[in-house]
Amino acid sequence: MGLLTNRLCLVLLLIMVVYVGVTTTEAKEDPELRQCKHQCRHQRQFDESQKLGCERSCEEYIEEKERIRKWREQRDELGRDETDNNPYVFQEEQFRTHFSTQQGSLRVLPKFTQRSQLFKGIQNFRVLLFQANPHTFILPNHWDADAIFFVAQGRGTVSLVFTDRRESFSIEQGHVMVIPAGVTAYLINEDNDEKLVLAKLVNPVSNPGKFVTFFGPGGRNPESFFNAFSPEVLEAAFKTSSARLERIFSQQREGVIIRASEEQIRALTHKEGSHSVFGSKSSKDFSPVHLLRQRPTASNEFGKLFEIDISDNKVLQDLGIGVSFANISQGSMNTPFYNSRATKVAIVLNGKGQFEMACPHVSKSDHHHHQHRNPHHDSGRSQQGEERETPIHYEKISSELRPGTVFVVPPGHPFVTIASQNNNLEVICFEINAENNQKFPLAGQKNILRNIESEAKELAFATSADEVDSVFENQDEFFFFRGPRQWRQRGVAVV
Ligand SMILES: *[C@@H]1O[C@H](CO)[C@@H](O)[C@H](O)[C@H]1NC(C)=O
Ligand SMILES: [Cu+2]
Repeated sequence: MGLLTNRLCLVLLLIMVVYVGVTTTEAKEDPELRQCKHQCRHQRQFDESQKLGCERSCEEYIEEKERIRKWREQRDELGRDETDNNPYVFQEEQFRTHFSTQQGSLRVLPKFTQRSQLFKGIQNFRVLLFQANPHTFILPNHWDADAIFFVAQGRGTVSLVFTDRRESFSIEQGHVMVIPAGVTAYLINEDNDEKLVLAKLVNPVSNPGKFVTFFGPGGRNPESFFNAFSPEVLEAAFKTSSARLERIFSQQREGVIIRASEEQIRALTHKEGSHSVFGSKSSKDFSPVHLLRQRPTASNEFGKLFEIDISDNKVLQDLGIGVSFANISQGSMNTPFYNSRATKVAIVLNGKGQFEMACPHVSKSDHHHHQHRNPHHDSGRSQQGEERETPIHYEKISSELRPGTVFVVPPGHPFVTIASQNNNLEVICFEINAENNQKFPLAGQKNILRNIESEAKELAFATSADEVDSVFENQDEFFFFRGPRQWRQRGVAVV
């Protein structure tokens, strides 16, 4: 509508307001358009060219209306769901199969930036779910990515192979372990009944957001990378006939995860203690950390929070990744809080619940792309190119949580999770950029609002400090609270 002069605009607007609802019987032309044009012709103060201009504006107005109508129609056809306005939550169905055999599978969540450009800061990370049946062996392989995993279920043995040694570790539910890029690793699920389930965060070292698995030991399935080399090259490298090489690199056809016999399992896992080193000692300690045996950093009847202090763990510190586990009692919630520097990638392992977050980045009107609404970003500019101050608005991002749900919480964003009435909600969180990260609670003990001076509170809330304190000093639990339904059911009058 840039063609319009202000005066034309005003006149047009008057026409629209005054004559809406007046109908005409004449053919095809949109009645509203006809009416609009008709009024243009009857503006006495207009000369001929102004009348034409007015009619053109009528057409543009109707075209724009039509365009919006079509866009709405299209959007409704595509079906709008929770995720339309909420790029932060992924449900389990969105995992894709990376590989899968009768004995287990590795599933991977699509790249974050495929969902939204808001994830540029974590575009190099991928989330994976691995599971293997009882009595299985996962063939030795290496990745072009650092991987950090949490054992969500079961137990097993992991072996890491270096040039001078091999290190084998027992793992069980609650352990966190890192497999560095390029290090060949193999895995056994030695349990008789239980699946081994791992939740992984992967950080590729070369191709952002993309990783590949390399199998040396193998054959046709999984294919060994040795098969890519010319027979004469392999003959020379191994000083062996190509017939022998052909035999050894062609027999495996059962895939990445295969069943192993009792004896093989026993031989591969029969270790004194939980850690055995074959060869010389390591400089870095890759031993798994038992997250659930740490002293909880928050614990009451409403929940428990376990965290790894990465300043104590060189391997995690180098990756800059923190890990925490929240076990929220049924019907309870965690305090609203935000992380100062870390982006939280959380995976629901057990239970159901609810997630809510305040986000200034998305709004109900941003249907097709998620844009900053911040005034210092481009979308805050008006058509004339001058800075338009868009008042900051925080959209409520909310979602159901169930096993397999992944949600992302960027730094600075306040959020809560609430467990359903029937089950504890168990969530494993990987915190990207965790170095020097702090959690800032917004309610209960250590609530940062309690540390604001009275005068500052009065100025900020435009009311008395006493009134402010009567709100922010009521909750006396730390980190985990009675949830919304339990609170209401207590029937206690809110002061
Ligand atoms: C979570 O807490 C419940 C209740 O205390 C407990 O039974 C359950 O084992 C805990 N989950 C984990 C993984 O520790
Ligand atoms: Cu946001």
